[in-house]
Amino acid sequence: MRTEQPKLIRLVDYQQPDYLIDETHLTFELYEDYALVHAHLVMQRNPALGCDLPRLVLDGVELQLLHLAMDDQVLTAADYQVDAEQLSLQPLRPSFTLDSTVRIEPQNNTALEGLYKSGEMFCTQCEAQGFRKITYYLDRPDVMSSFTTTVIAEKQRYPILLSNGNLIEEGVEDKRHWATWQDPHKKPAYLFAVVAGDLWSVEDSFTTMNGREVTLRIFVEPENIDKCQHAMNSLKKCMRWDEEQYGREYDLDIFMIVAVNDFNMGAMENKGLNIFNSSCVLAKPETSTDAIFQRIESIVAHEYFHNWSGNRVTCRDWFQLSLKEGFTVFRDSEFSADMNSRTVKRIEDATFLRTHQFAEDAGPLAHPVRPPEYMEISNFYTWTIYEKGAEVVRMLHTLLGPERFRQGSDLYFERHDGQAVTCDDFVAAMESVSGMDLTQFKRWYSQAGTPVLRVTDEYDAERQLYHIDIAQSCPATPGQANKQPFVIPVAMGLLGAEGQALSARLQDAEQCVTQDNWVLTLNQAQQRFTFTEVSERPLPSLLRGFSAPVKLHYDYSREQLAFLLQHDSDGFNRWEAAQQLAVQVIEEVCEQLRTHAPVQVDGCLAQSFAAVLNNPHLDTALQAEIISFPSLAYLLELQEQADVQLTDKAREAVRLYLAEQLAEPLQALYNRLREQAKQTQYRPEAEQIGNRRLQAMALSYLTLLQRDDIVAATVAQFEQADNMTERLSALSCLVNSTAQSQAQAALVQFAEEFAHDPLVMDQWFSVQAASSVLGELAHVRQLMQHPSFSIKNPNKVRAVIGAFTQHNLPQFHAEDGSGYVFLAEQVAALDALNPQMSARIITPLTRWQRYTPAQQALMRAQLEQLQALPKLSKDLYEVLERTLA
Ligand code: B3K
Ligand code: ZN
Repeated sequence: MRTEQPKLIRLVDYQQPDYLIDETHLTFELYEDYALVHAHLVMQRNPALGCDLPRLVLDGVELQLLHLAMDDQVLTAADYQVDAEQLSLQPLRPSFTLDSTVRIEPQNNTALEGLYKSGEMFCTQCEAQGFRKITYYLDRPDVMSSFTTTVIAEKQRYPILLSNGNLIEEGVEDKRHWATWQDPHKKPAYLFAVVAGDLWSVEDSFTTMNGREVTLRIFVEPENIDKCQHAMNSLKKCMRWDEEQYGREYDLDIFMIVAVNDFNMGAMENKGLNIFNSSCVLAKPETSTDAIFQRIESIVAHEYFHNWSGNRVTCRDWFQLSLKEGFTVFRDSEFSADMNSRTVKRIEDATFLRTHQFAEDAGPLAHPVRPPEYMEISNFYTWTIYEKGAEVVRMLHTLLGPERFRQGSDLYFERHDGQAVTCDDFVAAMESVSGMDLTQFKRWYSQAGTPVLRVTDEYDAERQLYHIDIAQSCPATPGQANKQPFVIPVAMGLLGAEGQALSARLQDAEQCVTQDNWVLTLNQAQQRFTFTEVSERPLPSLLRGFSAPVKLHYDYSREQLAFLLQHDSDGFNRWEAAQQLAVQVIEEVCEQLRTHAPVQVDGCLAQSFAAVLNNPHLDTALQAEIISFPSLAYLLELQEQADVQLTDKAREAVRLYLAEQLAEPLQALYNRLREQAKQTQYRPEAEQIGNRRLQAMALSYLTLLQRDDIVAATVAQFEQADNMTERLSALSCLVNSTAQSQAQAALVQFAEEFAHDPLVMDQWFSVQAASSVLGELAHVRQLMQHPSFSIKNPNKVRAVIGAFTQHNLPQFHAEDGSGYVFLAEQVAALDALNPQMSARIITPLTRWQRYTPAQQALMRAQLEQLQALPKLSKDLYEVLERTLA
């Protein structure tokens, strides 16, 4: 907790470490009410910095120092200085050893950072700065050391003792036993991990491209042993993929994953010993939805890919976080695209980015992909660092082309293996292989905000010329009033009157992918691109595949959008046309509601959707995406000032209209897909997933019709389906319908059936909290009294508080401000327990400037009250300070 105002840490102040740690030898003695950590560090003055001997300053937080010795000389209090965050002392020789013993209390660690207990097991989370809660250390990523770790604990309670690397020794002494692990690869402390518990494991093996056998083991609590297979399959797939696509081979004899229930985020890439939130690793068809199966595949891959992009080559300092996260998200999303539908994956990523990252980039917490300063680095594990960072890497991939990008990544790994480096080093490798000057491109790392492109065009029939004019601008963000132009790749094509791809010649072409698919490279505020030999007036298909994280405006008519939706050869842009069409139609209804005019929904959307549903050439996954409606959150993000209730009403009106217009084809589709599902054995594979998603989409429209036969079919699906995907989609339809007695019965039945399974209960919680029908605040408060709820468990916090505040916008933004009061209360309660969670769960309040003046005042009042609390964590302090600045 804060004692004084936290300091700002600045990138420009970066300095190399004064001392290095060559070897780290740790011994953990684990007991029920405390743990002892003995550290033996082999250290030296950083040879790059000279021969003087400055004071050695070690990081350490919430540690009780019991013993300290330098070169075997025991030190007394007069020999060192210690405060709440640091221990400092004076080395006498350039090379020396340092021994320390500290006492910590993992059982009382509710922040879930450092060494803590999740249920009965001990585990760790060290990124970014959790290691300093384990022992005194140089807790920074550019200090890389070899680690040898001994864990000692009671044998019966903790039969499994794990750490990074290879097991080199183990033994038993009385009721206690011990295991020693050695990691041959030097690593920063943030990649350190320890686990002790009563765990079962599934084992498999993988033969690497050079023929080495790697043991793969997933450790879980005994009751979850039947939920590991999908993660294991995903692991083997991504190991092979990384060899084939990036030439990267695994480098230890064993790779372990441990599932824990209490975890602040998804998972952690500790060297050879990944620790996972159980929600991101455990699955079986009866308890887990398709979305969960897919999330597991991508997170297993993400953590595995970090072994190269993050561990072998790590970050010099935390300002470079996106160096490993952006690149690794890009890698995992390409992997998922290869394993599933590439177009659908791109749609999902773009939707996510535009809903969440664009909002972040437009608010008070906006920051560049490489932030220049922070108070608490935990606050910077953001959509910008991850998702926008991945888009930056994707743009490099687009600009260089796949082959040169691969050469660049090879060079990056080769140059920097074993080093802690910067985003500049990554870009420099791309420059070296391509000969391109990427200086201007690097503005993506330093300028925050979402660029806006305004596109106009002109056709000169006589000379067969077609001009595209693009103006780019970028709104001001905190601390950055004026922006310089970005380098922006705009992939595009031209469609003729019959929907055919037009070929043409792009003058001064930067890059021409094929005859009818171009990448325009913008690098100025205003630019003209001219095509020659254009035989007819074309309709442009712009920003294909969402080739840059920007907002693009081109004045399409509804007819043109419907045309693109039908004919564009780019799947992403077909979907995008449907989105834009839906946005236009909903906005029109918003305006009718605002002016109290009669509501009239334009029929163009229903016609287009009907054509999509009847199109045998579209796969079901893409059909589902196209008819899936823009979310309320996305619609609000597009508005100058967000009007939640009105937009929700308009959106629902359009959905109902579509359901009425399309009732027949939707019903036929639903019946067909449901019958097909009954005949098919469930597998979490792309084609089936697409079918189930379309089935769920059809059912959610049909639910709006309030017909008894549809309610009956939904209840039947809920009761009879053999997989959680269909059961949960049915439950969600019931909960969000007027059939509340059936909904209640289903909820009761579900809770009885799954009371013992916390991950399924998370879904039970969130389907209610996110429902604008059921999830009134009073009901949400009631959910928090349920025996399965605990505010100490981050998954439960996300399932109830997160679902309510982020997915139940009409209730959260209730006009009396009760939703805001509720969130502020929860933030205050959480801050005393788990600052990373409080600083994250507050996000919806940080967007206060987006809403009406009355809402702004209510939200601000809650933020100010929080700011006035006598004790605030550094995490929450920083968020509040920036939000209210
Ligand atoms: N690197 C971790 C995130 C750690 C977050 C610490 N607050 C997971 C990941 O991105 O793979
Ligand atoms: Zn990551």
